[in-house]
Amino acid sequence: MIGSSVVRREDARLLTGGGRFLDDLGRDALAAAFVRSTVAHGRVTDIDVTDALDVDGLVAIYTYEDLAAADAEHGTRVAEALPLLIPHPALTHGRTGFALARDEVKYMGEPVVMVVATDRYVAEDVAGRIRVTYETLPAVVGIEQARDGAALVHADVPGNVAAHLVQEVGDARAALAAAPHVLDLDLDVERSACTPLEGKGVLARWHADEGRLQMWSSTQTSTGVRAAVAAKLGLPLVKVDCITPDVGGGFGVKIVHPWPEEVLVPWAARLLGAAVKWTEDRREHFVSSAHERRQLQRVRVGFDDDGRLLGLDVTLWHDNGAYTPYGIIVPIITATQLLGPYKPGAYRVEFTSLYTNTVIVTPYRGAGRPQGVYAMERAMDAIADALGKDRAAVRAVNFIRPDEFPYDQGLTFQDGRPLIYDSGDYPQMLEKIKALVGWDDFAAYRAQAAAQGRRVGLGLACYVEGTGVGPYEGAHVQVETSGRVNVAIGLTTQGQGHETAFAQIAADVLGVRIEDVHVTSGDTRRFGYAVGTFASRAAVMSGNAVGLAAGKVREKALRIAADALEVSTSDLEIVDGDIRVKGAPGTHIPLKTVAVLSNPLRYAFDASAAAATQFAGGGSPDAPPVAEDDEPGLEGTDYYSPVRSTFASGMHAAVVETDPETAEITVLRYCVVHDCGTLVNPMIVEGQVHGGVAQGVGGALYERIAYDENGQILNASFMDFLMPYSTEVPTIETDHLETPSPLNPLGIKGAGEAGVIPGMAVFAAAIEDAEGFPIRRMPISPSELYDLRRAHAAGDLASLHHPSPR
Ligand code: MCN
Repeated sequence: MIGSSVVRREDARLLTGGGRFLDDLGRDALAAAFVRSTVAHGRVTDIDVTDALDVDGLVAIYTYEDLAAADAEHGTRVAEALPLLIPHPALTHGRTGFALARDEVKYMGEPVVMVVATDRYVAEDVAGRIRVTYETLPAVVGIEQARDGAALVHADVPGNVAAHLVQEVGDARAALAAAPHVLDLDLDVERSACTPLEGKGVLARWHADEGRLQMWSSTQTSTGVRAAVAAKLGLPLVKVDCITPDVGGGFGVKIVHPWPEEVLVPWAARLLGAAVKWTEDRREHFVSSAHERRQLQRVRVGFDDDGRLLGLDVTLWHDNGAYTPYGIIVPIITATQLLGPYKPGAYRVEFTSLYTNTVIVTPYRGAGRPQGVYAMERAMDAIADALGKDRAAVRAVNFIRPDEFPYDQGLTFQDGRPLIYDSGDYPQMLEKIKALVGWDDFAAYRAQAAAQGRRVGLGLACYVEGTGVGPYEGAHVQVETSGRVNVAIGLTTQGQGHETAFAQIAADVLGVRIEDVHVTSGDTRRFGYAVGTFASRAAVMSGNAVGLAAGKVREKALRIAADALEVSTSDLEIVDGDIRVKGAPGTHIPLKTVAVLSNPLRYAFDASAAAATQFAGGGSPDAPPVAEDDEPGLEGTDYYSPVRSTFASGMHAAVVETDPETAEITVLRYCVVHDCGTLVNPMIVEGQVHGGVAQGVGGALYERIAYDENGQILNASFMDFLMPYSTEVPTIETDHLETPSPLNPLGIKGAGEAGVIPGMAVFAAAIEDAEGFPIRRMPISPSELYDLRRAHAAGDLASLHHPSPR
């Protein structure tokens, strides 16, 4: 099973309307809606609800004062600031917001008032009648204004600096001073957003008779939400269940927890003794969920005549928005993952993470890597161009060689552990991508196209991606007496095909048919200890945990079967759920019968299984029916906890055509070579890569969040925030390389984010190749390319490094 392209088992259900997403649940529930800040920075001076009170169907209106009053009365903690999930010593000025704004709002979209009503229409009507008055404060919008420091987002954070971090390996500045060639590059990236098709959503029911809260959330971490809500509401953990139904995409934004609504909806449900639901609408998602990508990046690189890196000095300014609930993970990832498959010589990286009066920034698929890869790969192209060398050849001289693994980059990675690459084969990968895209024949193709008046260009980008970040994941595997195998994992699923991939692993290890395996994820009633789905970690972490737990169950099954058949365990094999004596398939016992035998009560409401009691023997009358070191049932739990992350890699190449008149950019070809170690399901991996590439196309050519100088989002809808449709996503040609990870039993590396990572770098390179002048900021639109052409033609080099917008 492992390694085969099993068709995704969840798809029939999802594609025929059988999915159950958050808004499909709780049709009987009361509905919540929010009044959100209309200003980017201001003091709340008045909240007037007079006009709202006589709306039929209104149930409750809550402001921050109500939270504080309820805390005092019920011992809850909902009025306290939201948690800072990932602290870091360099995050000297971490700040988080409140579930409802306390006295100041710090971005447009921040929740100020919560309304509960009989349905969403009424709730929205009520919200529309509530008048919030603000004393407007100066809004800090964009990195330049934040750096300037004249206006402050948080009055007690000087210079708007949340964090400042330097990492250095060797003496980069000395290496640069001594280098024969040095280039300085400004490589900036604008703000974008995940925009999953399903926004966030929460449903909560309070069961007063049991004192139990049951909640459903469209989250990437049900265990994290459960722990946060239990703490905020002062409930014992065992009295809170958090269930993740089908999720229509997360892409990072749903890993933050708790979102204000995840606290407020359960809190109101308990207070009102009713079911309450909130489903985010599209505009709310744009103005109050998370964004990412915005960074100013200055790269100084020194190299020799062959293009070999001697020193690299990178300075980053990161826009972290109004609060830092998720710490400084994004710039840390850029700073460390920027190095890709290369040995940088000496390396120094410094970043400053800045507050602005904009939506918070948390990881979006790729999480800081697209920016880092963009910086590094553009530097590689610039080196090749400066030396008049082949862009692929310059990369090759800088690769870490296959015999150099494990390779220690000397830095500290996002998990606080050393950045040590476990395995890979970058030279072979480069050969594969060159063959796939026809690298060596491209000059002829370009000449042919030019003869027809067409402009075509070829881009290449390489990356290395730390995946499978710890600390742990677990799994529970159970064989029922019917032969059904239940697998439960703690992390959640947003469309990655976990139901299929983990069934493949369990089926393989246990020796059962995949049809008999049923996977449940993200339900704290079934598995309580888990971290969450992010950092392309599920296959590595849960995959190995499923393998280990299934291995435990297999061991126990063999032990019981060996006893029953009076043979040694080493004589046995499990084939299609049947335990057989090797070489004597007539002597066998079905796994489901072993499940019956595993429980001294021998319950089996199934005729064939009941017959199995004949194998059981009576056991000694002097021994307890369950031995001291045994447990009833054919089941097992195990955890996988790696020493450090495993490093996947990939190389993408794109061929683009730019229209000589309109500057429209068309993607002619897109090629991917990808290495995620052992492939559990190659078709799922390809699907993951395709989805990522689609987001890479969007990030490079279409998507950006635009703010005006007052901190108003100008494009909070899909009319104006352009996502690529299938018409803009090219056919993707894929090839794989498998260098198994030596760090985990199955040799797996992650794949979920890979496709998006080199997008900006590869398109910038290809457009630059077609046009013949540098592309320094992404994304790029046809009108910007048009302006750049004119500037280039006029010899206006300053405009080529066009000033960054907000
Ligand atoms: N896989 C495999 N063999 C490997 C590696 C992975 O068969 N060597 C399979 C896995 O079994 C899993 C899928 O590929 O079914 C992705 O695995 P993995 O790389 O472990 O990523 P996660 O499952 O942890 O998913 C998280 C990752 C991230 S971080 C984002 S963001 C993202 C992504 O996955 N968001 C997604 N892919 C997404 N896909 C969908 N449809 N929706 C999202 O929100």
